[in-house]
Amino acid sequence: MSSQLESTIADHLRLNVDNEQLWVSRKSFYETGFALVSYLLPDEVKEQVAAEVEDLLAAQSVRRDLRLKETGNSPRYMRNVTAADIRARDGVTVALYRSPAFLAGLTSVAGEEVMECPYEPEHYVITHLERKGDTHGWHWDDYSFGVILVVDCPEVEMGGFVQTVPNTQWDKDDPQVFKQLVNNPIYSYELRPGDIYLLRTDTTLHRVHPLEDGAQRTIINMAYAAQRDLTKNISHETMEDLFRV
Ligand SMILES: O=C(O)CCC(=O)C(=O)O
Ligand SMILES: [Fe+2]
Repeated sequence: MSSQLESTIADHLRLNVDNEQLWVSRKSFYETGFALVSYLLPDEVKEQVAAEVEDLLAAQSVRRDLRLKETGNSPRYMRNVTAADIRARDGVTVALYRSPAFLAGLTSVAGEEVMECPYEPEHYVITHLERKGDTHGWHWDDYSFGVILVVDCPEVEMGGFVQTVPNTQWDKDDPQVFKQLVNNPIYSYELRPGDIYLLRTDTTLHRVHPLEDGAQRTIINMAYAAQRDLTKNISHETMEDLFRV
């Protein structure tokens, strides 16, 4: 599976992605911490990942309804599949996460090396929003990069769009989320199924706007580290709170 996936992605990048596209994404990433990079993967790979995500959600997802104090008590109303359950499947997601060709594509957008995260529970997580009011509330993540593949997403009038506040710092003891919202511009992004975005997740406050009644939204998030993360002392409270049983 993984060597065939590798050549599919490498061929796609060589044949279908040009420097101009990468440069537009890199500029956006530098300016706003957000870059749409849907073109980095061919449709056949996105479809394989989407099928695996739907399968895992049906088989072993867990509903959460909580607020996290490290992010100013922002809500997590969602259904998840953990990294451990995704890893146990040992399918296309696991192979994609460590694909050298995919990492090279992400690195050219980020402008610095995008590396596997040293903390396995953060490698990947599936998040499904399924009810009115479901949201992945305002937060930062522990590592520098998040790569989010949108499997399912409603029309923007039904909620489920992404909002970001770039260039913000996470003080886990005193996050002051509302102050950061009031003092900075908030960007909002409409997404479609099949979209992929790269986010500078450690310095971009972000959330998914709550869903309206009848809407559903499914994503898989893959977290990656920068060189700077490997020397930083990172604690993992929000991840541990989220998956405490
Ligand atoms: O659902 C999204 O688009 C963002 C996901 C996210 O921020 C996360 O999983 O940490
Ligand atoms: Fe996040």
